[in-house]
Parts: sequence; C-alpha cells; structure tokens
Amino acid sequence: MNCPSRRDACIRPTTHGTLYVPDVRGNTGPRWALSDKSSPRILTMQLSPAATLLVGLLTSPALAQSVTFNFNNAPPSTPLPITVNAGGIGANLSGTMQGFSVQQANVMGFTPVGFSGLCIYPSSVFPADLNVSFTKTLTSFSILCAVQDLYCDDGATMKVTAKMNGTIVGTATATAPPDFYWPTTTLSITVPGGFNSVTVHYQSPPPGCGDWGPIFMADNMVVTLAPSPVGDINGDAHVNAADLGLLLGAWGTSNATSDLDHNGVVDAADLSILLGGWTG
Ligand SMILES: [Ca+2]
Ligand SMILES: [Ca+2]
Ligand SMILES: [Ca+2]
Repeated sequence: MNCPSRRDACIRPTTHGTLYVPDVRGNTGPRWALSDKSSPRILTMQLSPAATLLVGLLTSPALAQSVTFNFNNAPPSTPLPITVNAGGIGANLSGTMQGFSVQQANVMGFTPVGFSGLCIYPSSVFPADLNVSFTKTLTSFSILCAVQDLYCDDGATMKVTAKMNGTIVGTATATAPPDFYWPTTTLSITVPGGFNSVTVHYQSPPPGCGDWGPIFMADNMVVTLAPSPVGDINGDAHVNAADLGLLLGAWGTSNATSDLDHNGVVDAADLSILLGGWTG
C-alpha cells in the first residue's frame, strides 16, 4: 500500500513495516500520535510473515446478518415511542401527528395478510409518519404495511426514506395490491453504504378510487446489519479515529473488544489490524 501522505493511515510493506498513525483528536493537519498523543510520531515495528497473513485474513468483512422485529413482545396497547430489541439491535419507534400504538393485529376484527400477534397501529384517521431509528448501521430494511384501501380497484403507495445520521441516503416505494381490504404490501429499501434510521410514509392514495384513508398498519420489520469490518471496535460499520481512540485507550490491557487478534493483550499487532482495515 502506498502512503500518499502522512495524513493517511496506512502500512508501508517494508521489512520494518512503518505505521503512520493519525491524530486521535481528529486533526487533519500533519500531526501524528500514539498513546502519548505527541506529534509528530512515527511508530516502526517488525511485521512477521505470520502477522502479515493474519492481517489479511482478519480484514475480510463479516457476513451480513438479518434480524426480524415482529413486535409481539412490545408493550400492548401502548402509544409510541417505544424501543424494541432483536438480535442485538435496538429500534426506537415513534410517530408524527397523532402517531401509532402497539395493538393486536386483529384489533379491527380481521388480520391483514402476513400480520400476527401484535403490530403497529395508527392512533387516528389522520396521516402520520412512522419513524424508526436503530442502534446499528443497516444495509437493508423492510416492513409489512397494510394500507387502508376499502374495496378499491387501485392500490395506495407507501414510501420509505432512509437516513444516515440524519442525511437522506435513499428512498423507495411500494404500491399495495388492488381489490383488497387493508391490503398488505412489503415496503423495502437497500442502501449498500448504510443507514441508521427510516421514515415510513403514506405516499399517495389509489389513483382511481376515493374510499381510502391515509393510514396504515405495520408489522414484521426485517433489517440487515451492515457488515462489520475487522477493526470496527465501536460497531458503527466504519474503522476510523473513533476505533483508534478506543484501541489506544485499552493499550496494554486484555480488553476483549480491542484485542482484535484475540491473543489476550491489546498491542501493536491489534493496531496493525485496525489500520489494515481503515475505512475512514
Ligand atoms: Ca406481529
Ligand atoms: Ca467504528
Ligand atoms: Ca492482541
């Protein structure tokens, strides 16, 4: 790997692999720091062939993991906001306007296709957006939506907007099938670069029909975790100064999260793995 400047974290593959360590304070200037935050600082270390091989093996991203939230363990008859957890992911659900609550899927005397147990139910006949924020970065999201089409010949359209730290990174729509009572559609979106919140909207009514309402029920939310690259100590799907700071803070300890090669101590071998997986 070439090191275009000392502002870039990299490993020079020389006999004595030279590691350039970026300033943990996030400065972009020509400052370099290790555990003592002095500047400039260049750490020189010897990488054995075995360690070099280990770096290569450990920098392969982990496999993606899908997690389903069926809301059946959510607090019943409770208005949003609520927080539910599945597969190590926390999801905070909230609504705009009059919002939503957790209700039995058959609360109206029937169960929309695909729904079961508890679901997310509108609190009024007025439009409301469903907002969900996650504790982990995701690459895909889907949710069952049953929209209020009352024996209409056309289907209403739902929209999902995905955001990463508040910035919109993608949108998608799904149109419910016609000729059904509260028909179910699967609203889904995939953003390879990752996102950590979504808004589920009612986009538009059936184009040729008037017996509809801008409300929807929701159930069975499925998300896919962004692959966590090796070196991503804080689990945000990036390997950057935040992870470096955590590793340096655990330097010399047996901290399992920062002990990337699992040899019982946080040291230069772990640092080289982190820098090898640097994503910025
Ligand atoms: Ca359910
Ligand atoms: Ca990270
Ligand atoms: Ca180690």
